Formats: sequence, structure tokens, C-alpha cells
Amino acid sequence: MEYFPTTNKKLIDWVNRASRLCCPERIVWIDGSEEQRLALEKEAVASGEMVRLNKEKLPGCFLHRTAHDDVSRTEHLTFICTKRKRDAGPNNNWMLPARAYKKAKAIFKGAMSSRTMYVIPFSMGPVGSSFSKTGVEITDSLYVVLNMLIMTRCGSAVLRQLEKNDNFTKCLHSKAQLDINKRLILHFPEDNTIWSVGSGYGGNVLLGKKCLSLRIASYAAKKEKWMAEHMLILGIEEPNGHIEYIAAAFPSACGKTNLAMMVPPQGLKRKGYRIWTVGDDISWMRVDSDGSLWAINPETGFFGVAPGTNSKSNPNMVETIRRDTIYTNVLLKPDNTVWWEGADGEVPANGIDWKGNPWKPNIKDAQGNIIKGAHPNARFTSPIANCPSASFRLDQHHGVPISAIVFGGRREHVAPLIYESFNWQHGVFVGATMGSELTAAQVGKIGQVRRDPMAMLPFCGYNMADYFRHWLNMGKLMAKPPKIFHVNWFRTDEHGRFLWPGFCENLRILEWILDRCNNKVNAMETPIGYLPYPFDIDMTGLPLPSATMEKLFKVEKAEWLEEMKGICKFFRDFKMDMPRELWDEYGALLERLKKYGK
Ligand code: GTP
Ligand code: SPV
Ligand code: MN
Repeated sequence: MEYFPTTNKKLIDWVNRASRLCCPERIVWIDGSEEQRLALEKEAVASGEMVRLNKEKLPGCFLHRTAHDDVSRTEHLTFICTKRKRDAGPNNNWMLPARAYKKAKAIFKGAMSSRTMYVIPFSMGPVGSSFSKTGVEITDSLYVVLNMLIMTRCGSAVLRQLEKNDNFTKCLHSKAQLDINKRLILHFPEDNTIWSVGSGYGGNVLLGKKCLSLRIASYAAKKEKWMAEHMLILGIEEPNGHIEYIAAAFPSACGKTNLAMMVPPQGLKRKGYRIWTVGDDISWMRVDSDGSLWAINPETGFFGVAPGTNSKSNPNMVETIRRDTIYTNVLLKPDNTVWWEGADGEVPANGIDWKGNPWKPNIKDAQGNIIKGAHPNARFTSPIANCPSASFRLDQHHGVPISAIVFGGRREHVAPLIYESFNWQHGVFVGATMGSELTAAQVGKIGQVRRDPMAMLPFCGYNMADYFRHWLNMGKLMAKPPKIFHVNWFRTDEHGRFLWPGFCENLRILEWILDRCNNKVNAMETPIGYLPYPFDIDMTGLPLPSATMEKLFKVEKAEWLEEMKGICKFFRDFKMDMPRELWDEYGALLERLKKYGK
């Protein structure tokens, strides 16, 4: 007779069913204790799943390598399984639930024989907060267990919660054969269930993250009138102690983590700002009794992009990942520390690359391409608590109030550095028409522009037309809706170089955003929205040529008219479901552009 540390019948039944399907050798319940974690780390090292890194230089840190074809989310193998195809919408791959369960069952069947099945009770959000959701992930991967221990609140406290309320998301994962041809990431929003099989990569397998906190949660949020968004949350504190919070949605690998923990630039030091990091990836937001929008970060860790992380681009992260961190697909140095392209210090003379092969700088593959030491989507998993800028309100049950929502994409052209929407409805249009160039975080051709509304295209668990409707409705529920802005840190010159230095300098733009929220500055009306008067951006210590500033703020009529074609095509995919209001905004923008200068 199996031992169950719970009396929750629904949970016991489900663990039994999963066990009959996957046939594990034994079942281990994760209790969240330090002793258990240390034992599991030892086991992972013994089995080769993890490499223990240099105990002096990187205490509590490990390296993990994934299969070579399992290095980013596989959107083409990710499905929303609803009774009606219409409910998944043109933005999702869809499968009928019965067919999806059947297909996946064939892969899950016996997949855990001679393996351990871990049962991880976890809470997204502070245990017991009205914002929070409970999940239980069943997995045969120690890597998943150790990552979930960093990314979520898990263990006995959650089980106690499940004694009172038996509502939880059933999350079943098995690495199975790690075969890309037998890989499926399935979401059943109508059953509050997630099945993921055949992968060992972050976003595919840490089921509390994108799968629960965005796809399943967005579906629940629409029903329950709240918002689950792909957004960072940061607080900006003035010397007088007043803190204002901003939530920002950028697509994967477009700068959320960097912005969330920026350090004020030298030129603005005199102003004495302090930045507080609440979250770097996911924001759950509710309208509170004061009529404004409040947000929590449901996670407790960062799953951040390693390449490019250094003490210039992100000093707070460099500090965070010195200990208690799991590194995935980075280069291993001879002294058992790690390196990636764009890391601090010298390029190592040799090492073991992310594929586990001996590596030297500039070595080439058979096709003559330089082999990278770390995969471009190499990541680290690290506790937020380690971050010097971690907000003191992380565990607050009702979160932080949001003054501004910022959308942003990676665009070489078209989008200016910053603009402000005219009102909530126009802001929803700005979010709904976001475009961005693909990065290493997605499978696909890097650099190609795709429409990525609210940075949620891969993460909205239902028909995006209904999601836009939900955004429009949320605006009506708020007495004080946040103002909505759009930024683009990635505009380039004719040589393809970034026009804007970005990173810490982005605070200058956030400053303008807050000034606008507090009615401190005027702005210039253009067809696309309000743009700053150049003198309203504090450029102290950042002498950019005025020609560069002009290019950064340029609204090019011809480019925008071209952009409108892409937007029109995208909107048309949603047919009659698309809210009228967004077509109205489209028409109004087209009219304004036609009348605009040259
Ligand atoms: P996910 O974790 O995938 O959701 O991504 P993210 O949005 O958190 O991305 P992250 O902050 O890790 O940024 C990844 C890439 O954006 C890195 O290559 C950074 O160097 C680059 N980046 C971030 N901020 C800026 C910026 O202000 N300017 C420029 N040019 N690049 C930036
Ligand atoms: C993203 O791709 O947006 C990430 C990484 O944050 S993953 O968790 O893999 O989705
Ligand atoms: Mn993300």
C-alpha cells in the first residue's frame, strides 16, 4: 500500500492513475525541506543529470545539459485542447481533448519504469493568497524537481492548503525518451490539466511557469475577471520613499529580465532612484477595492537567459547567480565554473561546450560555422531572494499597485523608442498589434518579424479575439486604469547598430512614463500616439547626437502604412470574433496616418 501525505481524495486518485499509466519504480513526495533537497541534489550528481560546480566560487550551483534538440520551447508541439476548435483560436495549435489524451497516453505508457516518480505540490503566488493557484506536478525528472524548488513555493505548506481546498491544476510530465518525434505539450483548460511528455527543457517542463501561470491561468483569468500576463514588474522608488510600479510585456528574450533589475545609470545617480524587482516574467493582476490594478509575481525564481549577462548589462543578476543556481546549456570551464558568450572576464582558453564536447575559442563545425560555448538560449534558474534588488513586497498577499503598462518588441525599424497610447482602448490596440523579431527563445527563423500581441502569442490559452475582448472589458472595471505605453530598445541605424544604448539607460524612458502618469509633462500628438518632447527626457551623462535622437523618435509614414498591412492580415485571421473596437482603432489610425506629413 502506497503512503500518501494527504487525505485529499482527488489528489490520491490522480497520483494513483498517473502511477498506473507511467509505471514508476517508486513514488517520492516533495516536502520542500532542505534535507530532501540536498539528498536529491546528491542523487542528481550521482546519476550524471547534474554537474556540481566549484563549491568555493559557485556554492550550491549545478550545471545541466539538455538533449541537443531540446533547447527551447517547441511551439509547434504545444497544443490547447478544448472541445471546440474555435475556443483555442487561430493563435493556438488545437487538438480534441480525447484525441490528445489518447496520443499522449501511448507515450506516457510505462515511461517511468525503473524511474522514480516525484510528486510536487506547488503554489503559484503566496500560499493562501486570493491571487494564488495551486498545482501538483508529477515528473520523472530530478532536474524538474530541483528547478521547481527554486521557481515556486512547494511542499508541505501547499499540501496543507490542499486539505482545505482541493482545487488544483493536474500537471503530468515525463521525459519519456526525450524524443522530439514523441514530444507533446498539451493543455486542457476545461479540465484544469497539463500533460507534457518527451522534453526536458524549461518552458516545456516546469509546468508552473508558462503552462500553468500563462496558458491555464489566462483561461481562468478571463472567467474570473483578472489578468495573467507575460510581464515583468518593477518598482521605482524616489528619495522621498514613494514607489511606483510598472508592468511590462516584451516577447521572450527581449529584455524583461534586464529591465526588471536595472541599476540607475551614472547620469541619473543624483536623483537617488532605487529599483525594486518584483518579477521578470509573469504578472497576475486584479482590480482591487480602490479601483486600480494590483499585481503579484506568482514565481519565486528567475529562469533567465545566460548569454549577454555580465556586470555591465545586469550587475544585479550577476550577484544573484553566484550561488544556489542551476545553469542549463552553458560552457563548463576547467575550474568547474561556467561561461557563456557575453559573460564577464576573459574568453576561456578551453572548456566543455553545452553539448558536452571539448571547446576552444573560434573552433568551427563541419560547415565552417563558429561553435558557441553556450547555447544562445542557455539559462540559469536562481532564487529571487538572492537578488540585491528583490522587492520587500514579494510575499504580500495582494501585491503592488500598477501605474503603467508597457508593451515592447524587438524592432529594427518602425516603432520609435517610446510612445504613449491615447487611452485604454487605444492601448489595447497598441498591445494587440505588437510585432517582434524572433529570437533564440523560439524555434523558427531568427530575425523574422511576427505579430506577438501583448507578448502572449505563444502563451494565451484561448482564442486571442476573446483575450482582446477581455482586455477591453478589464479597462471598464477600473476606476484608475494604468496608462499604456510602447517601447522599442532595438531600433538600428543603417549599419544595423543599435541607436539606443539600452539596459540601465532605459530608466530615462521609465522616468518619462511616470512623469506622464503623474501629469508632470506634456507630449507631442502623432498619428500613433503621444511622443515625448526631446527636452523632457533627462539625457544627463548620455550625450547622444541629435540626429540619433531624431531617428529614435521618428514616425515614418511609409513604414507605418506597410505595418498596417501586416496588422490587417493578422486581425483578419480572427474573422468575426475580432472585437469591433479594435477594427475601429485600426481604421482611425489608418486615417490619421494618411493625413500625416510625408
Ligand atoms: P524570457 O526569459 O525569454 O521571457 O526573456 P526576457 O524578456 O526576460 O529577456 P532578457 O532580459 O533575458 O533579454 C535577453 C536579450 O535582450 C539579451 O540578449 C540582452 O542582451 C538583450 N537586451 C536586454 N535589454 C536590452 C536593451 O535595453 N537593449 C538592447 N540592445 N538589448 C537588450
Ligand atoms: C520565455 O521563453 O519566454 C521564457 C523561457 O521565459 S521559458 O520558460 O522556457 O518559456
Ligand atoms: Mn518569458
